[in-house]
Amino acid sequence: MRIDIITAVPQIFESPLNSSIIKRAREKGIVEIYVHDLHDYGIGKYRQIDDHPYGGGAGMILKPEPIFECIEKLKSEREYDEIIFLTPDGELFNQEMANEFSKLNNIILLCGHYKGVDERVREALVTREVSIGDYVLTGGELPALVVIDATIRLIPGVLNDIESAMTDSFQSGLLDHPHYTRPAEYRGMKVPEVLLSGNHEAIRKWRYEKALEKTLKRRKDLLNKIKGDGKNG
Ligand code: 6GU
Repeated sequence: MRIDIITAVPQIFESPLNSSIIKRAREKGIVEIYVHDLHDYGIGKYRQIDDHPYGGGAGMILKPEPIFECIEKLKSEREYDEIIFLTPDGELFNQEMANEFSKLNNIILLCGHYKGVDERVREALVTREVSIGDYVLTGGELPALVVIDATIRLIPGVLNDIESAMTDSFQSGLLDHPHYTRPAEYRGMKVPEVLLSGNHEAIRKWRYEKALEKTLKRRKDLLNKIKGDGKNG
């Protein structure tokens, strides 16, 4: 998979894309990620990328020309499955969308910044608009990283077997059950007996019940969507 990110703030991506599992996926060659600085396509001596809104009002709007030029250059080099604009008024991102994106070959993630982007970019270039939740962030950069992380970890070969098994249980639609590691007792707090029992059927049942209990308490809305019989969780 190849991901091209277009942003006015490329620095934001440096550490997240060069750490941990995303770094490993890039090193393995499973995913290629390129960050493009909108200022490289800016207009005039000052490489202008934004301007005041027609009709007045506060905030700056990303100009169309730099974005059109950047995206047209990329499109001339390869075909893209989706050109995704990160914006708080987009479609809500979820696990299902991450699954879908993980199967694509080439995508562009366009990060909005300041007040927004000239509407002609959305009309002519963008194929999909995505939000990561009902709150407003200063730009689309953190959302782009959220989409990248959630998507990449679903591509075969990115997670090792142990990490993958954990993914399966979350994909069942329930919240995760509690986890413990050694020591069996810490400052008087004991690990539940059943987990030390070696009884795999009892452990499976306990985990499923705890997951169900937590989902019921915190996210009743998720229970309507459950497939499966709890065998994974
Ligand atoms: Cl994609 N962008 C911004 N600026 N804020 C958001 C968002 C996106 N998703 C939730 N809040």
